[in-house]
Amino acid sequence: MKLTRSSAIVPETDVTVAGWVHELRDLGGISFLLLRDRDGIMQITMPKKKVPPELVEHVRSLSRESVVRVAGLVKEELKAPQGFEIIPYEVELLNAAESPLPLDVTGKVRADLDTRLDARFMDVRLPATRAIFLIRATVLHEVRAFLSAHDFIEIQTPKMVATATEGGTQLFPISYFDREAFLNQSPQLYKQIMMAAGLERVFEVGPIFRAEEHDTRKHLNEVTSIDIEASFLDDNEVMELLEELIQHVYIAVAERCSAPLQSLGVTLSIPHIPFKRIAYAEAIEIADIPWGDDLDTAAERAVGQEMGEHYFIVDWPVELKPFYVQPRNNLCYAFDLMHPRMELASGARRIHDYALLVEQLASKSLAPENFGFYLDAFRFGMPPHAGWGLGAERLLVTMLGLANIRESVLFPRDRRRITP
Ligand code: AMO
Repeated sequence: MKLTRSSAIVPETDVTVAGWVHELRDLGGISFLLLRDRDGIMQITMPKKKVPPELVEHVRSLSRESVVRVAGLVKEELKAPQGFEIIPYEVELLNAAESPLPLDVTGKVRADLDTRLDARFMDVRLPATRAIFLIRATVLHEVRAFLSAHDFIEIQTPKMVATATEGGTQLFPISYFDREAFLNQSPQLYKQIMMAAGLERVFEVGPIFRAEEHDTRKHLNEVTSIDIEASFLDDNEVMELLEELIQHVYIAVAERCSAPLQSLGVTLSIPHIPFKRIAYAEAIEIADIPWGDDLDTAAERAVGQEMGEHYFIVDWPVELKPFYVQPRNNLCYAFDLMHPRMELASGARRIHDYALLVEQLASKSLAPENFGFYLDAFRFGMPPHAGWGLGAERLLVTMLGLANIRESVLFPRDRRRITP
């Protein structure tokens, strides 16, 4: 079926288009079918004098959201959506939609998020929902383009694993033949192993699984994580790369996604770099929490309000960060990238010394024998390295000002939701 998409239509041509019946309007002497494809709405105009009555009747009988194909002549019509109308000579019903519909697709009555997520196939037909996923695709495309241009190699690491990396409480167990295994929390161990493998700079865009019980607007149980690891770079150098990436993505989305941004009513302001850096000690003072406490939501909000834009928190106490982070006395070379609303990324300069790594595992009450495959990579020439992990959904949610992280995922996984 050779079809023209609505955004590519030129007046005074014959076209065949296809889409969903958005609305039907009958004004007596003239009827309109508003047909929607991925790019927008097209007006199919049927003046009684020009279109045979059987065809008008056929169109009037169509149920909303049915899928149809229309062949006709395009006329310029500045009052119509996208500046043209089509006078049809053929309208074929490809598949009829049942009624009532599970959701109103005209956007006049906005359903609550749960109803929308239950009928996601219908919800994504709404321009304002679709816009999020067009932007999401652009964000991930630009992330890949930026990292590739900075010499990073894209890798894929296993999602079924034997060990925790980010603290043992947040794992989903799976049954793996006769053994226990887990869904991975992070590609952490594998991306570090690739430093010993000599790939020098790697990135992965892939799922991570966190069995957190939280039911919040910023937590998911399945996340798309953007991870990098780089040899011969330190924490400061990967922080610079991270802020440049964030700025690059904002600029690219502002340039390339003007229509989706408009359907969301969003004007992007491009973040200025370098982002401010504050020490953990300053952050807890602003948030008024004791030394050794992690920043909870209230603390993040207090510091975020004070900072007002993206910022890094550095100089963390070693006990608040995972075993693989390079310590510095009682502090460590870890950082968090924060947006005023929430944490976006965390990363660190890593330990590359085998003996120190074994010591740090033990100090976190982790058994080095469970990490044999990982530790081996540190025994035969592991370069110094650093990296970070950035949550794709949190990047989108903060960029677009979405109220709930679930809006940024097609099929979110949370405490209550495993279908659709
Ligand atoms: P961390 O555990 O901080 O670090 O995760 C990195 C980033 O992933 C996102 N994220 C989440 N987003 C939504 N819901 C969740 N439940 C969730 N959990 C994590 C956040 C977070 O900042 N291995 C390290 C990274 C590294 O050091 O390279 C790690 O996983 O945006």
